[in-house]
Amino acid sequence: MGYGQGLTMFVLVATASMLVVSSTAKTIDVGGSEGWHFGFNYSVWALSNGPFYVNDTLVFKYDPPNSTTFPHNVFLLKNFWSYLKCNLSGATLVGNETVGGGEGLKFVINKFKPYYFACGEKNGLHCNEGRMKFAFIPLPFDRNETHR
Ligand SMILES: [Cu+2]
Repeated sequence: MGYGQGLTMFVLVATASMLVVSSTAKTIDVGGSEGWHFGFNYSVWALSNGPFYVNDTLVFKYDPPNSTTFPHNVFLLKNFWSYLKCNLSGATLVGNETVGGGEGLKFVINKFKPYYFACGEKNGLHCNEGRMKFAFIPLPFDRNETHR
């Protein structure tokens, strides 16, 4: 096989494997039917509903604030220490208080790196007392691939 053919083959295989990855990615409701609310243990949920994969989509569902519902939001915390302490400094806002209604807030896991999600309400109280936090490292290969 000449260099040109080899390159063509490489491009075809690379394209095909990208298609496979996107076809088996899952959309996952965070907390299942519980949605995103105070007092549900999301770290236990993440352990029993993982592993998650690169290209999966997480959906956070929470009602916009009203007379019976506390506001929530979604942050990515800076590192593992921030995660342990529910420390919001340096955190990145993923979704504010109003975007979790209806179809919910969608977040595509697009990198092979640790993710530290938390609700940032009341300066970490929802994260600490309300257990609104979970962390994971997504697996970087396709869900249906076999590895040995
Ligand atoms: Cu909250």
